[in-house]
Amino acid sequence: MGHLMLNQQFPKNFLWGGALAANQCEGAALEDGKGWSTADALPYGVFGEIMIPPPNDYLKKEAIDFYHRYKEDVKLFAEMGFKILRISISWARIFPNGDDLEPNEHGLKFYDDLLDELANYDIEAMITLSHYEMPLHLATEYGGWSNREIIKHFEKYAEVLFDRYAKKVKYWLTFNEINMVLHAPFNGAGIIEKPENISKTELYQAVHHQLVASASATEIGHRIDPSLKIGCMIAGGPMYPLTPHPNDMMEALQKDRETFFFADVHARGKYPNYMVRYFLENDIAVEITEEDKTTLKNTVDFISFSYYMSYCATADEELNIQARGNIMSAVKNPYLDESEWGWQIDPQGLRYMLNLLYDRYQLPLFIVENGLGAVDTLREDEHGEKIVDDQYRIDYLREHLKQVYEALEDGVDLLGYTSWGPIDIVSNSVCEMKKRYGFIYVDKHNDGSGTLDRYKKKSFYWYKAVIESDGKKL
Ligand code: BGP
Repeated sequence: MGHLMLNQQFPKNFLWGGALAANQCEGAALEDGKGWSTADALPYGVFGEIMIPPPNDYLKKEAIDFYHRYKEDVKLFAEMGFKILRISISWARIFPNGDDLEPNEHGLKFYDDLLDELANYDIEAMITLSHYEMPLHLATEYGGWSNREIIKHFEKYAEVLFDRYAKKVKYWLTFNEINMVLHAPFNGAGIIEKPENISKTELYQAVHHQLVASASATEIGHRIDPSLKIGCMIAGGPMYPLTPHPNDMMEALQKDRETFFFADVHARGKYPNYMVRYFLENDIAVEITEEDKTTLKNTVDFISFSYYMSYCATADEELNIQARGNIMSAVKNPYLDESEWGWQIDPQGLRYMLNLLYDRYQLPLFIVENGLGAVDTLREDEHGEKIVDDQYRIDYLREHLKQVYEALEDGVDLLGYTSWGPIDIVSNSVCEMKKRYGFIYVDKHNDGSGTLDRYKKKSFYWYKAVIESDGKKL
């Protein structure tokens, strides 16, 4: 397979694995007492229509039926040698309305069983408390994260999970890609109004409530077990200036700060001054209490991020040709190729991002998403065996892992790497099955048809060899 041999290897205790989100894989949308979640109300993707109540039929309703088939899937992850699986918990399975008095035991039971199954294979779990969803009731009745009340419901939810799983799970994340709230307020914060009708004050108030809730959850987790490792999670593409013109440099710095602001608060426990200035200059009046400031001092143990692409910035309106991204788009970089969905591919950007984050915070890092969304074809080989030849995915991942290795050599403290969607799942941005990331193919299609059978792709064997050789055989 043309394995590239590196002189060195990744650390022995490096946490190799994959990452999933409840609403994109589980299905069982209303089973065992689960309530509607905001993810169900976005049946056609992040920028599709918000549908309340959700329609009768949509892809995520069944998704890949991980809820019933997780044993088969965990077995396949174990076969690849996973050390860790990042999952998220569906808040609406635990508190169907979000403001219920007692948690739903049936919902918890599913995660008890899933975590036990992982433990059977010595696979660690990493839990994301909120991966782009919250109980829909909290959005419709309270206005989502714009409302301060949500903090206490989230604290209660977090406490239930930390209490129950602290002994089983060491790595925790609070909000998935928390910085994307600025670009997709319903997806990230359950704010139903149209983005153009949401004032900057309301948006940043919601952001602030999430930041406080994140710090508060960190405090709760550490109180229950000080040895837990609790991190934040940001969508982490670095911003390059389109030209060396000082205006472009400044533009790139400001745009980068839309990401770093979130990590700064999580890592340093307070708002950075550039944000205070931004609020003042834009008449943004966010209510930040003294108690909030104290809560924010509960900083994270590590910083995690997703990496799919780098971005470009220019101050020149005329040069502003946009490249698509999953949630955020930016100026097109003329030096980069792009995926079938227009996401610009930049392996070196990953090394760059790792160094930026490590230089800035000197905290351990974790790459919790990376991968290529592509159209895969299941076909029969000459022996009648069903195969998917996804060499393009192997190439993408190899180039990125080579850069991860470079960053390790640079001295970056990196805990692990969980590739996105190790098994095909419903995409978040476009809610399609056609856009696949997996090492495992799932027979399920955009129109909802398919047997849901699982098949190992070529990349399955490649990733297995990578993990087995501690990253030596790329
Ligand atoms: C990130 C999300 C994931 C995931 C991934 C790939 O933004 O955290 O939930 O879906 O992007 O995006 P997509 O599924 O839209 O291709």
